Amino acid sequence: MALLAILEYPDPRLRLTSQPVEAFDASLGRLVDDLCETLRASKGIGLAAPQTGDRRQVLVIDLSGGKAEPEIYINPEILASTAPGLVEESCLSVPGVVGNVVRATQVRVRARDRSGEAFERDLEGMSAVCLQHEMDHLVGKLFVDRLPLLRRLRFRFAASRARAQAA
Ligand code: GNR
Ligand code: NI
Repeated sequence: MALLAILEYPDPRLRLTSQPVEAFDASLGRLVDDLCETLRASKGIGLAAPQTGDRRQVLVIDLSGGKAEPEIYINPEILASTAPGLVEESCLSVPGVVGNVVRATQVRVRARDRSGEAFERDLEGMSAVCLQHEMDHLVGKLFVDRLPLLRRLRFRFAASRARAQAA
């Protein structure tokens, strides 16, 4: 197992689209284990492979604070979603920023486990929200892209000013 580095905005690799997993092999198992270890060390509630520079459709979620094993979702698809709500989000790849985003608070998801077995699950509340946040990472989207226009512009301006200051 290994701790992976978490890419941060504006790293262009966070904007890439991930590919479905076809090989449920040892390399996938290693990625899953490393994502779980990295999540545990991070204090986040979820982590998606592209946040570590890996372009496979893999994500892990743990709302227990490390008390339970993370849930593993490979090649996830949302089958149905309802009950949109306003949720305060943050992202390990956008440190220091929080913002309210509209998300479904109930979803039904189909995915595969690390052995390739398909399953379906109903999620609600923060589990549902986190799954959608992680699935956004699989298509190169960040929660700041979902902020209302003025907040989005303010975020971009502050981020570019911070970069100019650091340079
Ligand atoms: O740790 C995280 N907290 C969080 C809070 C509200 C909605 C989504 C999240 S996910 C985030 C970890 C992360 O960046 N996952 O990609
Ligand atoms: Ni994130």
